[in-house]
Amino acid sequence: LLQEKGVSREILVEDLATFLEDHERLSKRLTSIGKSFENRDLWMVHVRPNDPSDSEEAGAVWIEAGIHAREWISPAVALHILKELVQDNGSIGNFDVYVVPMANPDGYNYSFTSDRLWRKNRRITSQPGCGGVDLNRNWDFHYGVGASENECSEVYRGSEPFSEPETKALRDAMTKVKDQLKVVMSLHSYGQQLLYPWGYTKHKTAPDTSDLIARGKVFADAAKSVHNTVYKVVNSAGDLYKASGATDDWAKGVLGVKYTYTLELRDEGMSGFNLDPSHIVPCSEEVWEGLKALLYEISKE
Ligand code: 0X9
Ligand code: ZN
Repeated sequence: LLQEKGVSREILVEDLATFLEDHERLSKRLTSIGKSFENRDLWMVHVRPNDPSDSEEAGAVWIEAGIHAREWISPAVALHILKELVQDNGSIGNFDVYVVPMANPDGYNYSFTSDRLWRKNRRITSQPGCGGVDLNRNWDFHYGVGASENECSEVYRGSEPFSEPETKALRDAMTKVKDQLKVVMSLHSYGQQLLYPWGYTKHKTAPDTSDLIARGKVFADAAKSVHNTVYKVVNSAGDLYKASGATDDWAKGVLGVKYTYTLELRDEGMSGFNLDPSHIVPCSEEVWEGLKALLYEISKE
């Protein structure tokens, strides 16, 4: 289906429900966790492990994609992960998997219809021509540091923490399952980096940093083994840039999830956001292998 349709916006904005209904096992677990600013559903898929008897022990992984509109490879990879989970009966160990394949459907749609490089959501702000909030600056953990209060900025943080319906919905859905969550993975592009917290400061080391790095390298090694793509495991604020209000920091700092990452997918910058669709399948394959290896490693803890 992915190969047929590529990153077609129809899959995500209009037909995701239909796609999932085709898959008995998933359709029962498809829920809308809320509505976007423009009233589109925010879909979440819950995939149960094959052998649910042990599921409580294994815990759960949360995968969020598409929070930044123009990063089209992100929802595509999330859908591929869902496809693997459905078609291969492929539970990942005994993990419950929660996937939000499209966290910013309004922005995503806009990046098809009007502005290919749109990043934020589609909130109407007080300044005409300066709409949108950066949903990855709107979470309430050290809110404001390294994010803008200017509505016209690409990294506008919003009027207050969780001012946006999209981040509120994600927050509430994650909070409901927080005791189960072992891993939170936020899919972005580009750069081929697996970022670990903190993102809000370079002056503090996050708890469990050595485990975050060690397990991150398990991901990177497994991912590299598929198509020889290198993902660097690096600190968010120290090695990329300081930015607060993102999903990863909040999940770790507030929910207390041990392993939270932001994965910057292909490429390294040659095509950037305008990645050729031929990357969708190989990129998805390497991420899937990386994810399985990471979860296998964590399941042994
Ligand atoms: O700036 C971001 O939101 C992410 N990079 S992107 O190019 N996809 O926009 C990185 C977020 C890393 N995490 C934190 N800073 N907490
Ligand atoms: Zn992003």
